[in-house]
Amino acid sequence: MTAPEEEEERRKGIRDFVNARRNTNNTNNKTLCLIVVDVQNDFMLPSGALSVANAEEIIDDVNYLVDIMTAEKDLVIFTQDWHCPKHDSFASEHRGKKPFDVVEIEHDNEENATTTLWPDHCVQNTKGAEFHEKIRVPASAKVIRKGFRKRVDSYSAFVENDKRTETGLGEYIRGVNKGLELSSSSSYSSNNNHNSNGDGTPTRIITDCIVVGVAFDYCVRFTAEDARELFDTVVVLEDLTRAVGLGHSREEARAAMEKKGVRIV
Ligand code: VGL
Ligand code: ZN
Repeated sequence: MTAPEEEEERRKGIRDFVNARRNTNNTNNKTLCLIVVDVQNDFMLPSGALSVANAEEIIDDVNYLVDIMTAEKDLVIFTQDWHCPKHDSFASEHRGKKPFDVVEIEHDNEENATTTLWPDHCVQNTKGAEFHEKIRVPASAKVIRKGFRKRVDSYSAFVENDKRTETGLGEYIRGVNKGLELSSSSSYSSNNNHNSNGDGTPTRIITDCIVVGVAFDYCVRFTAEDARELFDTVVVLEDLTRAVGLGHSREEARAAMEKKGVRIV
């Protein structure tokens, strides 16, 4: 196959996958969510501060996925690692430590917690924190920034690493579901129980979430795991991710996601 043929083949795969997800659930024209994780210079560029190997290879396909989902008015979210200068996750803040060392960390609700130290990366308002210039971020996409509190790192787009501080993305998605529910129920003004389940559980109009981006073994992993609380189906498209790969981080990420019911395809 020629390169353009290969590209068209991949795109057909992506298109068919998304359409199949939409058709299995469709009651509304907006049932899917896409989360594009941390496609920022410091991860994506070979010269980035925390460069993820071969990350630029995913850009064209990520753009394609964003385009087709945006065209269908799916909910498209971009996350942005957004650290303050001197963030606690930077090895440079820890005397005698190097990037990728693992240290104990104090969270008052967790004992014996450890965390990985990183090179200084994705510092707010720097070039490294910007999205890669080839990534298309549509005006309609929601951008959620995380990791800006000095003492708490945040791999997940939903809850920071203290497992308690919410980023706001969960609330946002619940709000979108609520709005879609109201706008789809023609009789809602006469229906004072706005909840079609009738049991107080929020309705999920957006049932499926697709997660892509970097890094597979850190922010993609924890975002996908937490997404399971909000979506019936969470799928990581592995070809549209790349991993940092520290020790067994890739295998651990895969096992942890599968344990939580995340599908990796
Ligand atoms: C990430 C390490 C530190 C990621 C962010 O995006 O996966 N990894 N900060
Ligand atoms: Zn970070």
